[in-house]
Amino acid sequence: MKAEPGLIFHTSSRSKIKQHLTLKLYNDLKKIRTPFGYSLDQAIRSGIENSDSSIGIYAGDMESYDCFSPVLLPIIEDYHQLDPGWSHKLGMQEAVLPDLDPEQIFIRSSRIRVARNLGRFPFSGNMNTNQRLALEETVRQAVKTLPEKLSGTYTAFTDLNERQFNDLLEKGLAFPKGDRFMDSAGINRDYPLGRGIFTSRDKVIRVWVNEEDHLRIIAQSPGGNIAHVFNRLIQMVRALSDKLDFAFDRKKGFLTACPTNIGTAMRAGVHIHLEKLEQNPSFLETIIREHHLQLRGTGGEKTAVEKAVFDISNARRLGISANTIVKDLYRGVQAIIRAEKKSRSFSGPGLG
Ligand code: CIR
Repeated sequence: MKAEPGLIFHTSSRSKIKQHLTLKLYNDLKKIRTPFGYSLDQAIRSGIENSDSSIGIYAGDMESYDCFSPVLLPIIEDYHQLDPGWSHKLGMQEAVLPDLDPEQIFIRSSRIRVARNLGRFPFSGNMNTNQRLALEETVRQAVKTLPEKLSGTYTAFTDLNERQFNDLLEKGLAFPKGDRFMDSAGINRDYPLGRGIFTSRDKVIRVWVNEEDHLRIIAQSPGGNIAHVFNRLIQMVRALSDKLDFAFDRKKGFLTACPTNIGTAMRAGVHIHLEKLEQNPSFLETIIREHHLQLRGTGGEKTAVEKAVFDISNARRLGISANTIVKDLYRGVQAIIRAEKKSRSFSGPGLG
C-alpha cells in the first residue's frame, strides 16, 4: 500500500508521532479541521521535517486535543507514563520550605515556569499576524492592572533597537526565535512581531508573550530558595487567571502547544554546580531517576553542560500536582547536594 505523502517520517525517526500514527489513523483524521482550521498535516509537519524530533506533533488550538485525540492521547500517555484512569491534579498552594543552599555553594538559581494559553485564540503555530498582535494587546492590558506587589513593565521586542534587544537576550531576559522544531510548526512566524516580555519590579517574575505558548509565566531568583520562587509564581498566576481565560481541561489540565507540557504545564528546576558528580554520571542519573527529575544542559533543552552547571528539573508534569512537583524537586536536589558534598569531602581539600 502506498503511504500518504504526509506519513513519510524519516526511517531514522524515533519520534512518538511516528510510533503512534498508523496509516489508518492518519486517513481517519486527515480531513478533520479544528474550529481555528488546524489540520493533522499542520500538526505533524515538525515531526516530518525534523527526523530527530522526540515527539513531532504540536497542537494548533485547545480543540486540537479533542479533534486529534486518537493520536494525541496515546502520545500523552506514553510520554507522561500515565496509569489508567489518570487525570490532572489540582493543587498549587504556597509552600514553606527552608532554603536548599543557604551558603550559595551549589545552586546558582532556582526557576519555575508554567505555560498558559488563552482558549479563545489559536495556539502559536496556528496564529496569523493579527491574532498574534491581538493576543499581545490582551496581555499588555492585563499586566497594566496587576496589584502593586506584582506590577512591572511590558516591553514589546519591536520597540527595542538592536543593541537594546541584544542586551536583553544576553541577560536571558528576551527570548530568541525558536528552534527548527518550532520553525516547522509555524511558531516562529513573524518573529519578533507580537513578542515581548513583562518584568516585575523586583525582577523575580517574567512573562514571555507569544513564544511557544501564549504565555510563559516564570519566577526566577539566585540561590536555592525554591519556596520563595514558587510562591511568587503562584501570586502571578492567580492574578493573571483573574483577568485571562486560560485553556484548561479537567482531565488534561492546562493545554499547551507541545503535548509534553500539558497538565500543570510546569517546569521547576535549579541550575546547580556539580563538579564531582559530573565525573560520576551514572550515580547522578540514579538519584535523578529516583526523584522523578530530568537532567538537561546548562542552556536547557537540547544543550550541552558547561563548566559542570546542570539544569535539573521535574520530569513529570501531568497526573501530579504543582505542589508535588516542587516537593520532588526539593527532595531530589537535597539528595544531590548531599552526594556532591560527600564526594568533595572524599577528595580532600584542594584536590577538587
Ligand atoms: C521534538 O519533538 O523533539 C520537539 N518538538 C520538542 C519536544 C519538546 N519537548 C520534550 O521532549 N520535552
